[in-house]
Amino acid sequence: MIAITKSLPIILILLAIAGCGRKPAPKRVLLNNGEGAITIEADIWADNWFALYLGDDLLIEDSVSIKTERSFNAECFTFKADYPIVLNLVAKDFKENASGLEYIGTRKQQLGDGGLIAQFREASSGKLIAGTNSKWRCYVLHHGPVQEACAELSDPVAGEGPCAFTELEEPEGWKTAEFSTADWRQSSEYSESAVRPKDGYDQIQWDDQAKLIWGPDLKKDNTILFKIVIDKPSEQNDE
Ligand SMILES: [Ca+2]
Ligand SMILES: [Ca+2]
Repeated sequence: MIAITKSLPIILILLAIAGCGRKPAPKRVLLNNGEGAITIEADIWADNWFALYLGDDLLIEDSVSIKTERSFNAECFTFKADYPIVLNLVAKDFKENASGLEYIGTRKQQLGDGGLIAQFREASSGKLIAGTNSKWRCYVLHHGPVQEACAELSDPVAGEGPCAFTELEEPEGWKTAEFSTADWRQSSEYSESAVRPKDGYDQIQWDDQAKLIWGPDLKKDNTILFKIVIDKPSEQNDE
């Protein structure tokens, strides 16, 4: 009994460090497939899946398959790059077929929503060099169903009536630094209550400058390209 009493403060301290049950952040993975003098620490959470490219080179894909039910997880990793850093991201909300629906034929048949948040820091200074926000340009590749009524049908058929959809090809050369996103739209920022981020999101300490983003329609936009070019911090204007 005396031993327990004596060790109680230590147990309490250990619980406090552990965040009282809060899961620790995922182990930061060191990626070897980036090149440059700057080491960047990145955190990304996506509903449901993402692939991140440094220019044309694939840096990392979401480690949990989009086909996994409730594939919610955060990825923490480190890579090397040089300014200006060209980040290209493909994000996908899960859809069972081209209609955009999920849980088809069950009582849970629905549109399903997306959501993405990411932050990038210089490892040496800890300075945030980019967080997802409306400055990120986006281009919706798959949008569907065109009407929510699709989810109410007992036999929804992709491409028919309210279950029509639009699907575009990736623009040629969109991952290059020179590609102009002038005709892409700005990403939409969403609140936590709109996205209701799930597993993994709470394991990350998100900077205030990193927002949950998606296309203009959180439910109907299902595959989206995001692009941002990060200039050297001293050359960034503080607009
Ligand atoms: Ca989803
Ligand atoms: Ca959707």
